[in-house]
Amino acid sequence: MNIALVTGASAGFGAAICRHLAAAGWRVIGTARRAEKLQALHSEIGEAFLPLPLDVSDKAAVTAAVQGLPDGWRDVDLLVNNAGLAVGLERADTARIEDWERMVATNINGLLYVTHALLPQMVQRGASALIVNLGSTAGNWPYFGANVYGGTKAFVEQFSLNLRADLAGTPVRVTVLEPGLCSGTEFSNVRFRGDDARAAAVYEGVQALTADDIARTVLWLAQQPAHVNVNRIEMMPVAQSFAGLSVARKKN
Ligand code: NDP
Ligand code: 8X3
Repeated sequence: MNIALVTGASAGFGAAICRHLAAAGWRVIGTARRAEKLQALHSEIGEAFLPLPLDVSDKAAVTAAVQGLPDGWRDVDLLVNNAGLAVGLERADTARIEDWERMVATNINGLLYVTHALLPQMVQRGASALIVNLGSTAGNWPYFGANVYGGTKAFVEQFSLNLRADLAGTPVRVTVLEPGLCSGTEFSNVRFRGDDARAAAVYEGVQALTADDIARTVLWLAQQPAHVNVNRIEMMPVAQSFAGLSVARKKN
């Protein structure tokens, strides 16, 4: 395996994954909407990095981008579906429908468009290949305000497992990677719509996971022998654990 396509490469996990893969000898196609951030990564990594500006929620753009990959970059054998976001942390009855739509459009539709565009050639080549989908602990553990975000990540988990079921008998492997609290990315700044102080408070006094922790895990997955499929990985910082079930009591 030697060509990777990483979505959401302009920040956070995606940029770290590109750096780690390139350092390990991969040629990496990095996609995201902010072309200037991808260009900066290109200046840093060099010719092993191909910037591919793209909105994953735009089906036609995804198809065109994949079909238009330059010679020498078409045989993608590692796809990292990382682009995604949470918007808002409101209780469901006060949440904005536009935020829900945006999360579904990016975390579900975007992941599907990219997978659907690349999967046929991955299967037809008949060589070892790997898809890593970024889920989240939010897909496994409900918490206040995660309503649709957690729902999209539960979709990512089940879709990943079903994809692998479809691909049985082919050398294409699928892993869903489900991190918990992770700082140093733009995730909470996006969730809180640019309220950076509120975003920073999420990680105050906590040694959270880092984007490098996630990138090392992706690289490890890519380095497994071709006969090994890791179905799912859930990872948390040691500082994070499980909440108890909540009980709403009547007031006397
Ligand atoms: P960041 O906000 O730092 O990065 C998100 C990336 O996704 C950016 O590169 C952004 O690029 C890209 N992106 C967002 N929307 C689109 C779109 N429509 N089309 C193309 N690219 C898009 O977040 P993280 O690195 O923290 O998160 C990465 C993934 O990991 C997400 O799927 C997230 O849900 C998941 N995750 C994050 C955790 C955390 O605590 N940070 C924990 C568990 C999972 P641009 O804006 O340039 O398009
Ligand atoms: C990101 C982790 O706990 O903010 O998926 O949902 S969390």
